[in-house]
Amino acid sequence: MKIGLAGLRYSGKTSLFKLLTGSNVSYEKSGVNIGTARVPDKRIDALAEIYQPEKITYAALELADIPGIDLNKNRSFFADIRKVDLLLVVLRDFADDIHPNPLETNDYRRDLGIIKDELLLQDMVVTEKRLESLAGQLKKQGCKELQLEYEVLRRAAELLNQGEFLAKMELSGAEEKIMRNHGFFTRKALLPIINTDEDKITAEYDWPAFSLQVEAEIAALPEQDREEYCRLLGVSEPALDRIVRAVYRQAGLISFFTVGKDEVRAWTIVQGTTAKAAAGKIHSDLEKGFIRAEVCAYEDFIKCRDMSIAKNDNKVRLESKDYIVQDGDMLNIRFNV
Ligand SMILES: Nc1nc2c(ncn2[C@@H]2O[C@H](COP(=O)(O)OP(=O)(O)OP(=O)(O)O)[C@@H](O)[C@H]2O)c(=O)[nH]1
Ligand SMILES: [Mg+2]
Repeated sequence: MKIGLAGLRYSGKTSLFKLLTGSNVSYEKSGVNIGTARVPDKRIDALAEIYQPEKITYAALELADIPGIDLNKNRSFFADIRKVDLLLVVLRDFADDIHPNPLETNDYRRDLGIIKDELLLQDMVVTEKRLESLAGQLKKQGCKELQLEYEVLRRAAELLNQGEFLAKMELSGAEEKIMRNHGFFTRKALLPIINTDEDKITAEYDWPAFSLQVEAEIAALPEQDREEYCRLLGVSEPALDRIVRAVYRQAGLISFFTVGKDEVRAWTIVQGTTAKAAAGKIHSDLEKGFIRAEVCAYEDFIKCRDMSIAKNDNKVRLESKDYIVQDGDMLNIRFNV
């Protein structure tokens, strides 16, 4: 699962990328920056406090910082976007005369509209081209698969012509596969966020808002001072923590935990993953030799803060390979190789 930071020029994508990944890339680099962002999780903090492990591992998101969309049609922008699964669209509502909004004034709804239109247009071009070539092929020979592709793309073209995103389409398994092969932009999840001025961080916006300057100030503080500073600003936590968790959720990702003296760790899985497949995330041997998963929900565990007490209280279940792992499950895999 790859998350792309996209938007118009000078909306603050690279600044945001640097903050989220802690990397020190150049603002002026023309290509894509790749890095990982830690997913903050108070539950991991609490588990680490209990187990005092040698190592603490948070969940992570893979980020790609994509150069700003060029209104004079920079094609590479779209090639880069093709590779990501979710678009975090950074919209700008801050003033900066040195790096002005490429459209001169700030209007984040307008900017989002422009970006959406560009994505839609690209999908239209792909659809029309493919439909044309399919029509030619189908004239020569009828083939069930090509016929299905033709029909599903016809439906897609109709939606796009009405200005609708393809994410709206309901598809059968076979249709979904066809659509996935085309890597359509408007089927990707899209989450707008707004980079605003310091004095507007508590303003009402349609989407999550943050101020890069404020976030940078918070990040520069020692860990123990951050909460107090947030309180002074009138916010409950750094906006970036909230945003990263929102991205994680929107991408359909959840975390399960493993705990011990050596490591307290969050593992990332997509919603709907079975216990056996989750075990495979930890190690392929655990998946191959899977017997049972001992499962305790974090909320149950944290009430007693001790696994043997949780066991005595019947809060630890034995689940089989088809159990669907839930967010916050603490797992211990029984296996045999
Ligand atoms: N005043 C102010 N300046 C900001 C803020 N966010 C970013 N900037 C400045 O705006 C300039 C552009 O920011 P970048 O992070 O490079 O923007 P970008 O979206 O990566 O731009 P492109 O890659 O060119 O599309 C930088 O000089 C930043 O310091 C902000 O919240 N407030
Ligand atoms: Mg940039």
